[in-house]
Amino acid sequence: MKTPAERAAELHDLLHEHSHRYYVLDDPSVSDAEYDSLFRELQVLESEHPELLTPDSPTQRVGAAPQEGFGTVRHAAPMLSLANAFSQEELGEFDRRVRERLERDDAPVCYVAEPKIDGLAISLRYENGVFVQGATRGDGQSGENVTDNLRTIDMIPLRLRTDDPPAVFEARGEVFMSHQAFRALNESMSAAGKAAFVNPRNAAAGSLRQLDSRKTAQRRLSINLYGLGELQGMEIPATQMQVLQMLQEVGFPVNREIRLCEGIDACFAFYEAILQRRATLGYDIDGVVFKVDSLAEQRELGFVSRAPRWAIAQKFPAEEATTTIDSVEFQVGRTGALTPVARLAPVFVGGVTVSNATLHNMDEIGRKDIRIGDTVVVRRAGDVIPEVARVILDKRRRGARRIKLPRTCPVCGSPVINADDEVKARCTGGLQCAAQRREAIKHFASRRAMDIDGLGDKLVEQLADAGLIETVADLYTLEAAQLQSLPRMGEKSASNLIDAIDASRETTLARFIFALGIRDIGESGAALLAAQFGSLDALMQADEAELTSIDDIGPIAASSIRAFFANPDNRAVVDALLASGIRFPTTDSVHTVSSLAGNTYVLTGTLAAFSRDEAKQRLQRRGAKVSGSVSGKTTAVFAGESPGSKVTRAESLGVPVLDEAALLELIGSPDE
Ligand code: D41
Repeated sequence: MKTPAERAAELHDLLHEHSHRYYVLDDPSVSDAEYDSLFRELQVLESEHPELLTPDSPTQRVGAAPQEGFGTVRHAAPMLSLANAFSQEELGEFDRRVRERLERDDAPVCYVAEPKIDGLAISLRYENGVFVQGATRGDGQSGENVTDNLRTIDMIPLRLRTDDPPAVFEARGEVFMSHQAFRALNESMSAAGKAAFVNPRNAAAGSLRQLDSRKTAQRRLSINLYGLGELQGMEIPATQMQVLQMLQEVGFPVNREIRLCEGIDACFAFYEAILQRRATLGYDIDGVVFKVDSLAEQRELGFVSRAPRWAIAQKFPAEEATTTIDSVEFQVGRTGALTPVARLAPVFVGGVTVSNATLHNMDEIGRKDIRIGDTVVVRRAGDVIPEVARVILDKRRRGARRIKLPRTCPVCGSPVINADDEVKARCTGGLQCAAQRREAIKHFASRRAMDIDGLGDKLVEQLADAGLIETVADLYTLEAAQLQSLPRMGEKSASNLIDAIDASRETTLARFIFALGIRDIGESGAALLAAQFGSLDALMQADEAELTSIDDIGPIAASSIRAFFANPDNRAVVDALLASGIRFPTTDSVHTVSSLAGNTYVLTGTLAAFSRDEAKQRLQRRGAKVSGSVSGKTTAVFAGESPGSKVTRAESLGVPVLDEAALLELIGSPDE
């Protein structure tokens, strides 16, 4: 029989281990119910034997009683600041200075590239392996004592995972809030009638500075560690990569995107690559920090004022900027949907000058209370279309005008309808509307549709402006001589375009159906229809019952298909296309493109050949469904490198777990 002290120690170990696996490794080893039962057992034990309750007990994450204010903590080792580089040239100069001081001549320096997490810098202090104090960075010399609040963050170990803890161990890192946690928090804030946080950084700051740590415990904060502070009773590693490795070994979460870059060109490449993936990371980063890997070289380089000469932050272009709305126009899309677009006083944001921003739809305008003449914050994140994020109400002038939905289409004058069950109003003109025709042509020519090489959106606009094409069918009667009348169109490019159009005549049924631009029919819907009906005739003759009998074709899509083919203008275009020689020679296409219909896959971990998004698209193009979570209906899980808990879940459900090679068998390698 164990003594209460022995059982408490055992429960500590079990609960620490489980929460490390759950929060840090994302790889749970027990069910929530088992965890809860161990947790309650410890709570009971501690209430019966108060002397067993220690600050590093797993029960102490729930928050403590409110404080009057935060005390001040002097950092044993100062928390340095970071110099910024705003361009590739400045980063190049940083590297030149480093090499000069290290007398490296042309030999490349090894740098560690770390995403610069947009949160709050903090320091965690462990004495004899136990978490005793946590503080904000403050001015770098001293910060606020936020120990109670930090203790509620599940990712922070309350005890170091080592048998031989050093006397003093300080870890430095960044507290932040994931996009997911931020959205959930703001939903519950607005449900409670409270003002939402503007961005995840503010939400993290607000949560960490709560005087009532029980409130902090309700917020899902995350943390990544990247450095060391004071260290006593243990050797300092030789490189930054080893520092990160050690942090991970003693139980801290370390960012998984961090890479070693040999030489400055590898640093440029890292920056570009992470900038591209910025929106898919699930948390905000505002740049990349580059650090000289060797700690001996770091010491040799030293500091200027309070910034190390061995590190630099290359900042991303700001994603938000303030400007004014001059006017609002309504753009008509391929299916007639009206999108309100704000014309702005030009402003530099996200690395480019922006003069238009989408307002999405009338509901959104109402929600954000946007008016013409308003001063607004525009946001351009990655490749997404710039949008008006919010109005600065303090700056609203008296003349600001409300935005009204037009009753008729601004392009063709047809009536605009605004169905109750749809967010967007629509022009009813169909192919009678020049805007709808143009958008239909752009879609038709696009890569995933007919894939007409060289026929991009701009050229479609030019061809339409010149009166050379009205509908997609006109593409196939174009002649090289006509094209040469266009600006910047020489003999060679004209004949290339004609060749590309010619080549598109031979296509697959799935691509053709997708290219028609039927409302509610995307790429995978088109693939399903092609597989099911095998010919365009069969599809055109199908009634709603036949259409809805297909898995994944619902009543809305079915009625859109019927409406499309019932429209005489559309029928005329389809007939003209077929008459101009469009053919679907490969039944093979129907076969491979839809061969995965009815299957549901889950992707996890990092793939070598593809991004997860690309792999997903390829699976969908073949008719498969790709889901974010594993269930009994999952056909298989494809696991890349360092997969998460999805693999465990798949195994427990008896769902097959396959590797990347098996995935490539299904979807081909990237160049196929
Ligand atoms: O991710 C970050 N925000 C981050 C911040 C990082 N990955 N590394 C950092 N490294 C340092 C030095 C090189 C000075 C140790 C930092 C910061 N500093 C930093 N954060 C706030 C001020 C300085």
